[in-house]
Amino acid sequence: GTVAVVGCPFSGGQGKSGVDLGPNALVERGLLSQLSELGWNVHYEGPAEFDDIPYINPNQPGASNGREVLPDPDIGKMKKPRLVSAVNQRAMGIIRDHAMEGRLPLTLGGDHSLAMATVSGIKAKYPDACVVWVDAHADINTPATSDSGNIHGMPISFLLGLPGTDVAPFSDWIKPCLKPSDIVYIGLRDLDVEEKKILRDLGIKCFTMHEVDRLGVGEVVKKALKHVNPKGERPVHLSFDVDACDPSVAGSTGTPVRGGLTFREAHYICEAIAETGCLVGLDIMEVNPALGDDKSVNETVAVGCSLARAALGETLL
Ligand code: DIR
Ligand code: MN
Ligand code: MN
Ligand code: MN
Repeated sequence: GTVAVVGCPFSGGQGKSGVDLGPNALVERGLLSQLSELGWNVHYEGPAEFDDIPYINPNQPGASNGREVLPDPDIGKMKKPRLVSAVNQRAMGIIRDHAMEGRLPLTLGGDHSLAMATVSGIKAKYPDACVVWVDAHADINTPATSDSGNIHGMPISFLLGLPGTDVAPFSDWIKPCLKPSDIVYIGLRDLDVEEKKILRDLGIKCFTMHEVDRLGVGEVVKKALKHVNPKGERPVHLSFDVDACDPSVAGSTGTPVRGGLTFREAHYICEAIAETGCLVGLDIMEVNPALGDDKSVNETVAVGCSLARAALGETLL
């Protein structure tokens, strides 16, 4: 098959600069040739271009050089809402078009607000797709429940169409395309109080680190897939936030949380999803090469590449 690697150098969904450098770091590490060696036909057109979007991203120095810039004041608690919406709208079109052409979009973040784009794009081609979300965080705050105002903590609420998400400019293009039963979480361990309430009220299936400890990762993935894809007939989108991994495994990320997935647990999840043969879309998100020491950056970038390879069929034997 053909994998379309979509680099999304974008940091505006959260407050730390450097996550926009993630896509190039992964590509420069050799991701494209690694995927070719796995037998994929690799389609890559260079990183997506967001620089002409007329809102200031204060995290991208020089981004406003020589062009007209429009103000982007908070909407409610949401920070940089017009920028985040415009970037995601453009990324969604790119990802949707690759999926429509029969390519498997591999989106390299960039911050996890980009899942607004990836899930919307995948659902446009595969209306029955389900989502496996691997993350320390649930990213299900609404604009009303968010404490931080960072939109990377909100993509799921927009995809579900939760109260308060029907707001311009997002409502101009995001269609609520997920039901609570279409998504399953693995790796959670840092939830806001309001997020816990949303997850319980909606009955969303969650395998937190507590369940990984109790059941082991093998049983967790089996149960998770049984929940969203009981007959193995649904297309699967895997959205992997590298902060799901323990900081000792992937420390160069904006919001590391102790007590995460080991190196093998993280790869096992990807390998098991690859084995289903149902994968139609993949995200590797929140690699931030500007955080941590050289060793941490090197290991985090390498893990981003190896998780992508595992999800795309690399086996140990
Ligand atoms: C927090 C942190 N729940 C928020 N979310 C993070 O800002 O809404 N997501 N770090 O990746
Ligand atoms: Mn996330
Ligand atoms: Mn996270
Ligand atoms: Mn956090």
